[in-house]
Amino acid sequence: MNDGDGTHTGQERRFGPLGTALVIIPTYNEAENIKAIVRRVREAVPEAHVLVADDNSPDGTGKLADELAVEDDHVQVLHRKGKEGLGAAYLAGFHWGLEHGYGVLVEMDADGSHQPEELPRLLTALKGADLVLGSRWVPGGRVVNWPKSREFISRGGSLYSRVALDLPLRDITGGYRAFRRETLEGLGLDDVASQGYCFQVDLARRAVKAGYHVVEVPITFVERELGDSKMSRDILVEALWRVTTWGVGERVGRLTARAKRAQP
Ligand SMILES: Nc1nc2c(ncn2[C@@H]2O[C@H](COP(=O)(O)OP(=O)(O)OP(=O)(O)O)[C@@H](O)[C@H]2O)c(=O)[nH]1
Ligand SMILES: [Mg+2]
Repeated sequence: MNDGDGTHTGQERRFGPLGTALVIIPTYNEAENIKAIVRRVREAVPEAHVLVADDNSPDGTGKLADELAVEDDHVQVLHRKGKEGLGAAYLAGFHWGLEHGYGVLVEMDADGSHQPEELPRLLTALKGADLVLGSRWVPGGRVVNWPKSREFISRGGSLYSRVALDLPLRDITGGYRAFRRETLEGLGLDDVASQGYCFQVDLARRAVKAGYHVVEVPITFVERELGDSKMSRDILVEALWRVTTWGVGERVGRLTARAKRAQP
């Protein structure tokens, strides 16, 4: 049983062996980053496979990824029609990975913010968990090259989600994660909110509410040096709005259930 703060009470659960990992890297205009990030993943965890999920990037990222796939049978490319957002690219990547029998599905940005050299630690933690979150905001976690304003917004977003959704997690918007396949299968991916940060919050929230054992592992998040950010103010505002709606919905649901129980 999960007692809500990431530790177990009562009978210890046994976790099955981890199967082969698929590292899913969503890309939109990451031509300057794609080759380096794939090489780093292949060096850090040679047995893992990589799936680049490209939304027909105008800068030719998909073509560069194809070149990598020709050279290396551990690299695959999922070409998508056009820009549909990071969540939609991940969902397509998850489905592809589940269909192809992978045991672990990893989320990783293309811009180097999520360091492949830290992936072995996430995978080690996953041996005793259902879902591992790379976390900037647990002891030992940090960010490099972020202005204070950006850190304030990110920390604030996680804190707000933690309180509004009653989640025992510190970094709820982060996107460096490792899932067991069974966890993804159990979350019900069909109606996950797929926009920007909402996607990460929704997956974390579903995992905790479903009673999965979610563990946060400290990471050093390095701000991108090359290429442009795709996150916008709209995506941030939408996330705040959604989190608020989910939080209110959950509270109303709990109150209604309590009122029903109290009726004679
Ligand atoms: N396939 C696909 N990938 C996307 C899309 N939007 C963003 N990405 C990728 O998702 C990852 C995260 O996007 P970023 O722009 O780095 O977002 P961020 O890390 O919040 O912003 P920065 O800190 O400014 O880098 C990167 O690998 C992007 O290329 C999209 O619409 N489709
Ligand atoms: Mg980034």
